[in-house]
Amino acid sequence: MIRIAIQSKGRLNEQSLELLKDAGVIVDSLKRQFLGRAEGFPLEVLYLRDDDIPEVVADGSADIGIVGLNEVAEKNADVEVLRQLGFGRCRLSLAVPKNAGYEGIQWFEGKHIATSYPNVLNAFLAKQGISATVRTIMGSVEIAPAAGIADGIFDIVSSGGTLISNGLVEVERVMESEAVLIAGRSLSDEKQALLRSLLFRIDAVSESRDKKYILMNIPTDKVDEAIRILPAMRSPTVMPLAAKGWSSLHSVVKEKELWDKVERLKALGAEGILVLHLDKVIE
Ligand code: PRT
Ligand code: ZN
Repeated sequence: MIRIAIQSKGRLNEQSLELLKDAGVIVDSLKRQFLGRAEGFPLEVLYLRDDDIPEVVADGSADIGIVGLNEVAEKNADVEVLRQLGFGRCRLSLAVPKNAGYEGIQWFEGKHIATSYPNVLNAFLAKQGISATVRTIMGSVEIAPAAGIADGIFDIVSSGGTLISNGLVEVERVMESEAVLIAGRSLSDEKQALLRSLLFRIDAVSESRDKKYILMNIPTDKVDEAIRILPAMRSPTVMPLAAKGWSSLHSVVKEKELWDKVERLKALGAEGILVLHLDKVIE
């Protein structure tokens, strides 16, 4: 049995459960308690506040966890970051009132900065040689300058909308973050074997998430050129069509390259192009 800590509610909860589900580990979220048992894998789920996850994994109360890299950095917990999971993307940034006349990091010298991430901020300021007073506030950090509590803030930014609606501008991006899978450093052999098998499944899900399956009909004399546009895992599948001089070509393509490749394939004479969702990719 292996125990995973995930956020009980909040921004990472749904996607953490979805990742487990796609990996064949079903957790009944309706029956969610403090500690739940999964179906399809010998795994227990511990539902916690995200702030508590790094330490609980570091002290062995849970074996692994899913949490924002920002929390791992702030807690400075002794855990191993095993995988970046591609959701919960955000950054930790310094922001100041838009009329503050900001010209560079020196602006913060002698100033007061409000944040929920004092450790990450202090480490950054020390590295930059800036001495400022860090005020730790949990929640609603963005109102601190208008409330006269601080000159600037250091907080999570995603779309930037919250900063704008509070009359603030982002001036320094300090750290990029996303949800990560973390593990304790002293797992038993049995737990390590379960972790390897869970990672195998998670990797298959992650591999499929940014890829699409593509198939098309193409003149047979253009197949070689098409294969140069579409290198597949080993090599694309090519099958003759009943219509003479035509072939069917199947491959896998990265989603972000999809439209560019489709245009080039169409220019080669490809027709009937189908793009399909991939559920798992096991290389
Ligand atoms: O109750 P618990 O302690 O578990 O939850 P929480 O309230 O501390 O965290 P939660 O659920 O808000 O966020 C969990 C994790 O999601 C964070 O630790 C980040 O790793 C990640 N994440 C991704 C974000 C955001 N995006 C985000 N936009 N966390 C918070 N925000 C907030 C931010 O604090 C700010 O108030 O959203 C606002 C900014 O968003 P934009 O889009 O306006 O820039
Ligand atoms: Zn929290």
